[in-house]
Amino acid sequence: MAFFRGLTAVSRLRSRMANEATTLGGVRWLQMQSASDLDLRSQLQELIPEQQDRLKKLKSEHGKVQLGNINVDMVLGGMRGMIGMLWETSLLDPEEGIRFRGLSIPECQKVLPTAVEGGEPLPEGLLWLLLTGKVPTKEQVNSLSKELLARSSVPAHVYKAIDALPVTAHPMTQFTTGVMALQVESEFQKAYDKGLSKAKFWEPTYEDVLNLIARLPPVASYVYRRIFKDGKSIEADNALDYAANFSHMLGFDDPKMLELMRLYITIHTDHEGGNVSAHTGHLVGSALSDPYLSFAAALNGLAGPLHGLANQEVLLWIKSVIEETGSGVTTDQLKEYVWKTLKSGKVVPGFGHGVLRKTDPRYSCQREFALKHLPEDPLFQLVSKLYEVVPPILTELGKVKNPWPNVDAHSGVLLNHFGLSEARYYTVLFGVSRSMGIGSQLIWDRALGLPLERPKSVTMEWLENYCKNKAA
Ligand code: NMX
Ligand code: MLT
Repeated sequence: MAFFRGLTAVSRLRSRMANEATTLGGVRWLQMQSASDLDLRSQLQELIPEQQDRLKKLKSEHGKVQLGNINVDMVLGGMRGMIGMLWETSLLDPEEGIRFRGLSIPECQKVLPTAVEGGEPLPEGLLWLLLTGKVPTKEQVNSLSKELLARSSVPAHVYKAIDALPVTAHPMTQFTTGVMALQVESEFQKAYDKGLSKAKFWEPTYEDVLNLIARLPPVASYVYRRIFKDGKSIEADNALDYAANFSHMLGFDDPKMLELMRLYITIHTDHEGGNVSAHTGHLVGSALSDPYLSFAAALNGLAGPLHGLANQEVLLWIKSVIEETGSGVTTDQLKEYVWKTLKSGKVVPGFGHGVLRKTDPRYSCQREFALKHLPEDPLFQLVSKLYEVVPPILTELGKVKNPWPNVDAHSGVLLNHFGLSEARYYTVLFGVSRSMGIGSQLIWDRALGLPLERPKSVTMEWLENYCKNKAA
């Protein structure tokens, strides 16, 4: 049953989309009715039995329907294209890009509540959407901001654990150490040890996920200030929303940077379930490891250069171009540098994708942000030039399935523009954002009672024999 909000600035789009609820993944529009509407947990409580029934029906009515054939290439090729898991919060289309609970990025930018009139979405709104499938009101988002703030206090031992590492340790190592130290407070682990019934697993998972999301900005900003700002931490500003407060604690208060951080977190939250970090979080969680353990594992996947670390690699690569050619790099010099990178056996960071076959809409919306707020920035202009130069070269290589830029090709130059120039830190920002998608799905994993993940592996000998027998 769909409820309609009263007529607001975005009401035309909202009502059009509400009418198209089935084509847009069943996103619902919620009318503010009572104080409990402001409570995310009670919203979930209502939704869970409905979704449990839906899953039961899917299993009993369609459990034996075939979803395609697995071939040897897929087994040897990193399971590309193999449908292998349930992930409710978002879905990725190779041509169109990501939809969060049925909504594309431009649609989210239109309908999710903002801090600034006509500005970027508040990530708390996207978290609400990911968890419930419903577009929240501004009041609901404000209430969630306050709830996250109330949950954000970090025990002293977490900072001590980080301090035990050399300051030269990679920011992702320091950040993940902080997450592991937060695990000491896991409500799920405590409840499980006491003997919790399966039907209630989602409840302490919810507590852990909300606490984790709330505590990541203070931990992440501590890491940043420890490494790059002589350890001088900045107190939270309780009047600010999640993203703005994070930016403030990092040391960046320019209103445009606050808007960038809102957009940045929103678009990095989730990218369906098969990417390395999301899949890892889901896999580890399936063993009933608590959300801290699951998310720390996910972060270790994110820290790889073919995944989240690519945002660091992009800015370092761009800076190396300028170092070698000077600031007024020509198109020919750029082409030469791209070829030099490829010939040295390296990838061009920020280009290509395991699923996408077009320009990543997360790249496009960052480009729009740059065109609006920093069109003259020389690094942005270089990124624009790369958009023209790199895809034809990757196409010419003949083996790259997607020559177009992904999310990481753009984020660094935006952050750099506002003074956050330390590229080695960038993946931590990705990690903070990704907690919202991975955490939301972990709650649903437990609510739906999803089982231990345990696919079958085989040896080369097994494959050879199987293929021989098949051919005979
Ligand atoms: N530069 C050079 N070679 C590339 C690139 C690239 N940007 N992208 C793909 N290739 C190569 C790839 O290494 C492979 O070569 P080989 O057969 O010699 O092993 C070949 O093209 C086919 O790869 P694809 O099937 O097109 O891509 P795949 O799905 O295997 O990998 C990525 C996807 C994202 C790992 C790959 O495109 C890549 O390495 N890109 C650069 C790193 C990057 O930007 N990663 C960030 C992804 C987004 N994120 O945030 O996680
Ligand atoms: C992501 O956001 O996780 C990346 O684009 C990688 C992916 O989707 O495989």
